[in-house]
Amino acid sequence: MKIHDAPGFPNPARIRIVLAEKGMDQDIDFVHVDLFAAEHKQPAFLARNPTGVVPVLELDDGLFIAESIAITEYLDNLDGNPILTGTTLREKAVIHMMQKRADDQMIDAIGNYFHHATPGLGDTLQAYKSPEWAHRKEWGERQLAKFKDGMRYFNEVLSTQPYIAGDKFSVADITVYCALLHAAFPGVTVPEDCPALAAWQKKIAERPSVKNRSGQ
Ligand SMILES: N[C@@H](CCC(=O)N[C@@H](CS)C(=O)NCC(=O)O)C(=O)O
Repeated sequence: MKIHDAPGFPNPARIRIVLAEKGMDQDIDFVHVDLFAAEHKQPAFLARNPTGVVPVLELDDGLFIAESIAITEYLDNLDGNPILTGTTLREKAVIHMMQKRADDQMIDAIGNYFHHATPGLGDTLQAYKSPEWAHRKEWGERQLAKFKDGMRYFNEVLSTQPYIAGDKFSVADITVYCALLHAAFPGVTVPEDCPALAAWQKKIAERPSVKNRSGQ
């Protein structure tokens, strides 16, 4: 198997943490996609993932799987011992629900803010920053407000339970943690009125899978 990704970027970090949690980081080859050279917007990469983003998992039979949650589900279930996506119906449903909120309110929201309302990866790389797309800036600003609401929501959640989806660490924790990594790109940090989120962030940062993940 191969992972096409870019070290140091937040969505690729989700998968690197998953691989470390699963003890699978030695079983996989990493293929570096040069985002600053817009390699992910070229036909060769778009043939693997038409949405032009990393990470992408390539299976040995040539199938390409994009979207961090889909890659996580595949890797987590590969050894028949899922530890991040739940085992019982109830666990799976709650993790799925929190994961969806983490994608929508956190990592997608801050990503949209970064790419549409700040210089992002730079004008030459992002054709959508052309004048016709100028109206996107206002939408991008609203995504920052959504992200801030998301931080307050997850702060409330973490005031009553140790992890995002309950008592156990799960993929939803990885997504929220990586969203906070993403927020650091445009200089957004956890506000003082979110102490439970800040304490959780410190705790997650100490996990070996997060601390020692490859390429970070
Ligand atoms: N929904 C995708 C998001 C992937 C994503 O946005 N990746 C970023 C890197 S953190 C990317 O490739 N950005 C390049 C761009 O938007 O041009 C996932 O869950 O994997």
